[in-house]
Amino acid sequence: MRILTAGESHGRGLVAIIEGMPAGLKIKPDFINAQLKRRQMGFGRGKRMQIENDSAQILSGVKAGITLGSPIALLIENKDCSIETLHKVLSPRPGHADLAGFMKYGFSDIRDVLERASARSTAATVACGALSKIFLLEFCIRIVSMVVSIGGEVSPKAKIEKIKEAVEKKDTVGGVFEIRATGVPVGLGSYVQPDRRLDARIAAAIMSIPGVKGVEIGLGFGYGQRLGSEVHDPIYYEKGKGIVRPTNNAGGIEGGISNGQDIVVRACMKPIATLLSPLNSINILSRKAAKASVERSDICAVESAGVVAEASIAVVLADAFLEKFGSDSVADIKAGFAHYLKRIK
Ligand code: EPS
Repeated sequence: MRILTAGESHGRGLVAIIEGMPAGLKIKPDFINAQLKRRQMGFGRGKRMQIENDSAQILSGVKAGITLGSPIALLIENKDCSIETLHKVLSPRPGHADLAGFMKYGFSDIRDVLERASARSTAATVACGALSKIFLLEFCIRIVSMVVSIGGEVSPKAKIEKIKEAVEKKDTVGGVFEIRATGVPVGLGSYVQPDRRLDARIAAAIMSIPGVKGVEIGLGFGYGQRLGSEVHDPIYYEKGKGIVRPTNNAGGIEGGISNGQDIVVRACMKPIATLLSPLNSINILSRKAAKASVERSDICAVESAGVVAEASIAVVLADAFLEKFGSDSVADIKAGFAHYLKRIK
């Protein structure tokens, strides 16, 4: 499966082309739009989310609600499409793509960086992920996410309080979220090449979400603090049940291959770089000291990042699933999958 997306935050819209989705998959537009809605929610989101009502138009690759095996093109229109009239941005925000992007591309306006660097692009990711989720559901693979902590706080009440505190202080706050994929069969990904390892592919996909600075799979960094005998998941065989693992520190992946347990991934999102009480910066043209620019933004988008990460993992799992059981039609894939399940029983 190949995916390309395009679109600026305040351009006409976001576009995605997905190639490699097999024929014969029933597409439910309501499901795609419900995923887009989920991305827009969460405590701490900014005013843009009150303007937009994201929904995906399917432009190609689907007829009478069923995929044709041809590329699927999606369009999410932006209600705020004011890119041509928006003011210039001259003071880069520490923590944002502003400074490095401005220098890299040789622009005279930082807006030309932030329009594409914006997390608005994650709406397209979620739409692609929704299609992937529809495919994976045919094989009973489900993906969910939750917010683990916000600004170091873990209780539901304290998490909300932390966001309220950030609002009051004109600041922003990040956090940690967890994604869990259930029903993943043994055998997705491979150790035979570094870029086929499922954990590497998942980590890359999650690190591609704007604001994410850390990813761990299963016990992750916890592995570094304990002995091997304490962390590796023992293997048993139980009649009727088959192979049983009492723990899942590996987070469902061993040797770059899914091992049949739940895939568990945690990621850390940094606080959003746009601060209403801005940090020190410079005017990029005069090089004189100036406060960083202030744009409309979110205070906390960790919950949304979890929804985006579900989508990113869905794309990786669908891709790895197609690699293992791939064919041009869903019916053929189901037959191949049933044969494989019988063999490994
Ligand atoms: C976002 C849209 C953006 C930001 C946010 C996420 O809209 P606007 O810039 O018009 O307010 O709210 O993007 C960022 C956090 C960022 O750093 O660019 C969205 O659709 O999720």
